[in-house]
Amino acid sequence: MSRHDHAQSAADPSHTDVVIIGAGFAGVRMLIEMQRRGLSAVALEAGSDLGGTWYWNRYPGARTDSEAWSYAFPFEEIEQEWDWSERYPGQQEVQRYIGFVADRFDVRRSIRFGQRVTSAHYDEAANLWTLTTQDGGRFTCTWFVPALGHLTVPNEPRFPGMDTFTGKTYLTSRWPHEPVTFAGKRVAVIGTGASAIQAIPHIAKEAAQLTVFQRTPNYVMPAQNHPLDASFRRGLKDNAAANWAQARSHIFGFPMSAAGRTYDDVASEEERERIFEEGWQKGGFHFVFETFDDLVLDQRSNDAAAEFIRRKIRQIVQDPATAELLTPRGYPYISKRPPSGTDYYETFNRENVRLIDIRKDPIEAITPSGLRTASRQFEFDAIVFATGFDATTGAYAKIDIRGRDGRRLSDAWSAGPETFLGIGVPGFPNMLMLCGPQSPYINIPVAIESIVDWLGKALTRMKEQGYDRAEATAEATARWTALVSAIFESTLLPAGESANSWYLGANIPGKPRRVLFHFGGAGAYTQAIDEVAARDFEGFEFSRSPALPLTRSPGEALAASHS
Ligand code: NA7
Repeated sequence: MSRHDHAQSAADPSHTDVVIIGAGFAGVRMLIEMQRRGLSAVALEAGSDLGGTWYWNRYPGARTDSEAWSYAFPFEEIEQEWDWSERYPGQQEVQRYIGFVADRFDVRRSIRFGQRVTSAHYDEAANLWTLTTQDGGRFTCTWFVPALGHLTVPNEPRFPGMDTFTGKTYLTSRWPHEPVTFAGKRVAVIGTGASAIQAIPHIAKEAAQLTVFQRTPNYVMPAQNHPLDASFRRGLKDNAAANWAQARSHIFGFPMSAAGRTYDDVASEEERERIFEEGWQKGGFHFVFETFDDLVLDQRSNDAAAEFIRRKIRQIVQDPATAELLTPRGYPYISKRPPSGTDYYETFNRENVRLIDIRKDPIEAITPSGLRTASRQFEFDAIVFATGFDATTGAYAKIDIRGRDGRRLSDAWSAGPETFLGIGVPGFPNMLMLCGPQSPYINIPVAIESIVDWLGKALTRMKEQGYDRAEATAEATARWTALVSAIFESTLLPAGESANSWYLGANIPGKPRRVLFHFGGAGAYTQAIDEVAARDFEGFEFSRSPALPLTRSPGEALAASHS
């Protein structure tokens, strides 16, 4: 079916109870929930296939940093029917998995592909949201659910001379669907965040020469990825429910236990070293969450972890000058999202790889044949920009969203986003964000599951009680925004150079700085939203719009639902 077959003409908008934007993990999960609860829903997806992040980020080496069994939908029947091939599955496998789940629950037919939403306007009298798409499609709904993803809009740096380069340019987050070969090429990678750290070892193996332009070195954990054998996979199936229960209460939404010790609990240096080494060997986030529980709270604990990693870098990287350049200083470990790598530091021992410190020697311009830093000229056949994202609010800013009385979301958020639970915004009735700004910064499928469950309950409750409008109150929103800031300030996250991180929107010139995520952990967030639901969705005002045909009064409906 062509994308145009799906678009509705202006005269004939398609109406459903719910319109979702996005068909990644969140959008697909929301469609399943709506189907289960008997609400009609469509998801509008800009891409030509589902997957969201896993559709767009198909750069070499792209894979999860979460272990497969927690980067999943929590339906046990799915766990029994799906076999992961690796501990950290690659982009293609994750995208296949999301497609498998969509087909298993038959929601693919509810996704309209190739539909980039340009506006979403609320009409108070009709209690209706109308969404329009780039192709002129028009979709109306009572409840509008943006499921836009946190890292959706690329940060595309604007170096002078960008358009003059005669070689090929790539953005990791907009990687072509066609095969890309770097064989025999001189390649530049700009950026050393999580995406670059995955891509660099792959590009280095293929390219004739790779030059990495680094602004801030990262603390890179070894992923310790490996294939999963039959008995391990059997165990995953047997333990699916227990794994998920553990993830739901873990601070970051992983099936891990807390270390159960702090820095002060271990007096001997040798014992601390042994604990860090064990975490390093387990790999990835096990180093963060199974060494010392106060890494993000206690400076000494954090310093010890950071020093351990610095020593590892010096051990792995043979050239002392390169090792020194790769060594992060000036900000605490974890205060920027720590990436996981496979052979990342080892790659800098290759003869065809060099590292340039653009903090000392900044990029001044892209030139027809390469790029120019303050002191040197470089020649390249290809430049890869791995420069990150305009996190969370970036995707909202791309859509003309207007609430009550035509108020623009961009005006409401001109000083930074303010939400209740990362779900509701005062003045924007029935816009219910699925992982919006100020939602939890945790392993994302765990956040999605809690919020989808909450949204499903809220919509069912409204229907049962004869309401058709929900709006976050200004008081609850102010309280949540203050809480989100207070949590952030109580940690080491704002310290040092990390004050420039995308957690605060500080990586994008001109973006207002505000804490973009709830850092209180999966358990605390789930508890907060469950309590709101238990108190009859306190902090949201449910009301009955004039547009709702009167079948029974809210009071009668309420009595009926309690009888
Ligand atoms: P990140 O982690 O934001 O990394 C972006 C990288 O690009 C980082 O090294 C930046 O340096 C660098 N950068 C950004 N702008 C520039 C300019 N103008 N010049 C030079 N270097 C620049 O994004 P990723 O895509 O790697 O990872 C995002 C998330 O994906 C990750 O956390 C996981 O959740 C998955 P900086 O550090 O700002 O100095």
